[in-house]
Amino acid sequence: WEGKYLRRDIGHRALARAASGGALVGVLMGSASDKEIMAETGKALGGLGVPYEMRVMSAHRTPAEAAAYASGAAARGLKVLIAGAGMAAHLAGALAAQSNLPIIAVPINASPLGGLDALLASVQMPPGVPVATVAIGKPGAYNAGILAAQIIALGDADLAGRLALRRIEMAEKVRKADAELQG
Ligand code: RP5
Repeated sequence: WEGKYLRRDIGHRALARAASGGALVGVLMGSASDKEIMAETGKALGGLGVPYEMRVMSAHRTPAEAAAYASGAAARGLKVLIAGAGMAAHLAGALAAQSNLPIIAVPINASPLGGLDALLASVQMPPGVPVATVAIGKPGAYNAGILAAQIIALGDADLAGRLALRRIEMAEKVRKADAELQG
């Protein structure tokens, strides 16, 4: 795959898929106030050419819409759902209650408790209804996108190649920083 999956090709593939309405990842957030953090998920997915859709939906304020979205997600072709929420963060759990798709929770630091509240609410799911929980805030939101791509790459060799390329680029950056430090 090396040399074949050039960065400039990724955008075209994503655009083509998006144009045909083929989002593979549903990215949800509990409030518009979560948008800045959840944009990191979009960056990760977009950078890898994974088509996604973004919605604002709340486990507490629009529970019927969240349940309907989750129960219809697989039939619409979505493969992974990502839910960012703060405070008593129940969005990911509410989606997991309605769908067998892999669900990733992003705990958002939206309260005086600094996101620890959302982390615990997300991670402490009862047996039988799993939610994969990433780190609090922007780093977690970015990783949620990468993790979703890794799940989808199990059945997509092109995407697996792009993920492998990303690892090489990350390693190159570290080596370059090390070389600069050594002078
Ligand atoms: C959660 O409550 C949202 O996910 C958000 O992080 C937090 C605060 O929501 P807003 O009051 O800003 O709408 O449900």
